[in-house]
Amino acid sequence: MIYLSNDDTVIEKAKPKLKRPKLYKVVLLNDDYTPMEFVVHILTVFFNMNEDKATNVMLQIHHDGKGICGTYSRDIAETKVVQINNYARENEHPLMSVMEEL
Ligand code: TYC
Repeated sequence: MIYLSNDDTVIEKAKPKLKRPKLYKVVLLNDDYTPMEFVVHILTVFFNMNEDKATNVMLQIHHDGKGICGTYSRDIAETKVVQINNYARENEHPLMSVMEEL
């Protein structure tokens, strides 16, 4: 916005520069082969869920095809996705996680 002050000085107001950082969902995808116990294990290790919560989320993903495990800044979400996908591959399971903008 450009305006004149009392002494006729031209003033241009700077736009506020701080934007809230975007958040990203880490989503786990269902598949037919990854054992349920392994998915529960992933949810407890990478998302700090207790056994009960992890079991409920795993079953929800099993029934709905995918499920949100947590929301994070871009860097943290990217790291979780890479770590989970590598860990699943090391254990020879096809389990996949992806990130989606909130
Ligand atoms: N559908 C798998 C099974 O029946 C279990 C599973 C749940 C796999 C969630 C992936 O993200 C997943 N063994």
